[in-house]
Amino acid sequence: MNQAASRLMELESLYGAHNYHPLPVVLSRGLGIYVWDTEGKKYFDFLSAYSAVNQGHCHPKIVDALTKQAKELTLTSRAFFNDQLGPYEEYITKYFGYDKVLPMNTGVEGGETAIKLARRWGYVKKKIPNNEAKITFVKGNFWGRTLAAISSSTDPASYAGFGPYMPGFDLVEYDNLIELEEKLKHPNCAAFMVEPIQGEAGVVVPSEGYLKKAKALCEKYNVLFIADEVQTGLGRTGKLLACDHEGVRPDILILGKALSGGIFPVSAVLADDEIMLNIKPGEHGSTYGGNPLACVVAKAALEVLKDENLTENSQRMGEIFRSKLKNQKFSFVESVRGRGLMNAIVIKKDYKKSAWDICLALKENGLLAKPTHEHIIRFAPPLIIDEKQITEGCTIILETLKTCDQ
Ligand code: IF1
Repeated sequence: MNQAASRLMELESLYGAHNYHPLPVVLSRGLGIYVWDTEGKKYFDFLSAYSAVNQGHCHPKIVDALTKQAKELTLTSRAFFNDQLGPYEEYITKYFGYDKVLPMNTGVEGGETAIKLARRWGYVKKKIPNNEAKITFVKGNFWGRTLAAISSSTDPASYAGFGPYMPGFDLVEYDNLIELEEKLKHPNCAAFMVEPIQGEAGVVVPSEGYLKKAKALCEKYNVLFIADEVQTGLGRTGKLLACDHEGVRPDILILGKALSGGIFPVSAVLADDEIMLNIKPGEHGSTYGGNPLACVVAKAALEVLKDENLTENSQRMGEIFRSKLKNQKFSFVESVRGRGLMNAIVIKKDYKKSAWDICLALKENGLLAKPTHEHIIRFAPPLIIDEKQITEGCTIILETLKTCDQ
C-alpha cells in the first residue's frame, strides 16, 4: 500500500469514530461488479455494500435518473406535495402488490416504521390493551443500530452497554415453530418480524417450509408477519423477495439497501390499507422520506432489476457459484450455503486461519469479501455478474483457499 492510501486510512482513524474495522483497502471508483483502489488496482466486489449495490456500481440508468432530477428538485419535505412521489408510490405498490407504501430512508427506519405500524394495528384492530403490544423476533436477527433494533438483538457487540432497552420485545429460536407458536398465542402479540434468510447471522437459511408455516401460525393467531427483506429482497436470493421461495406474502414488507442501487439510503415499508391507514397525518414521517430524488432513483433501480432480469440471473449465477465451491473439498471448510447470490462459506471454528485472514488473502488476489463473525465469509456480488465473471471470481476464491490450506 502506498503512502497516500495509508494516509487516508490514518485520517479515518484520527478523525472518525472507531466504530468500524475495515479491510485495509481504500476504494475510489466503482463500475458494475468492479471497484478500484486509489492505486488503480481492480477488485471483484463480492460484498456489494452489503447487498445495496445489486444493480452494480454506478449503474448508468440510475445515475442518469439521479443527475437529471438533482437539477430539478431534490427536497421539498412532506409539508408540500412533489411531482415524483405519487408516480413512484403507484409504481412500487403495483410492483410488489400492496395497497400502500410508506417511504423512509435507511433500512433501520423501515424496521422502526414496520413495528410502529404493527403496534398501532394491534391497538386499533386487534384491541390489544394500550402499551401492552408485543413483537416477537428471532435470535440472531439483525435489523440495524437504533435503540429499538439493538433491543431485539442477541449479539452483545450490538446491544451490550447501550441499555436500557425497548420493552415489549420477545425472542424465539430461528427455525423453531414450536417456540414461535407459544409466543404468537399470547393475545397481546401484534407481530412476528423475521429475515427470511438471516444475513448478519451468517447467511442462515431456514428449513424448507419454515416461512410458510410461520405465516400460517401468524394467521391462526391474528398476528402480523413482518418480513425484513432489506438485505434478502430485490433479487438477491434468486427471487424478487426471499419470501417468494415459499409463496409467502408478508403483511408488512420492509425494503432498503438495493432500493436505490447503492446511490443513497432509500427504504420503504409496504402494507395494505387495513394496516397502513391506522397511522394518521402527523403521527409518523421523516424530513427526507419520499423526497423526489429518492423517488426517481428508487424507480430506476426497480426498473433495472426487471429490465435486466437480475432476479433470474441471481438464481442462475448462484447455482454456478455454489456448485463450483461445493465441488472442491477443503479440510477447513465446513459448509457452503446460500440462495441466489447471497452465499457464505463457513470455516471450521478451530482452524488456524480466521475468516478475516482469508478475506485479506482474497483482497490480495483481487476479490473483496467480508467476514461475519470469526468463521463465516459472505459472498454477495452484484446481480449483474455474468457467467464468465462468476467463474473468474470462483477461481480466485478457490486458488486463495488452496494457499490457505497449507
Ligand atoms: C452496519 C451486517 C449486513 C440488514 C437487515 C435492516 C438493516 C440491515 C436485514 C438496517 C443492515 C447492515 C448494516 C451495516 C452492516 C450490515 C450487515 F454486517 F450487519 F450483517 F448487511 F449484512 N435489515 N445491515 O442487514 O439497514 O439502517 O443499515 O440501512 O450496521 O454496520 P440500514
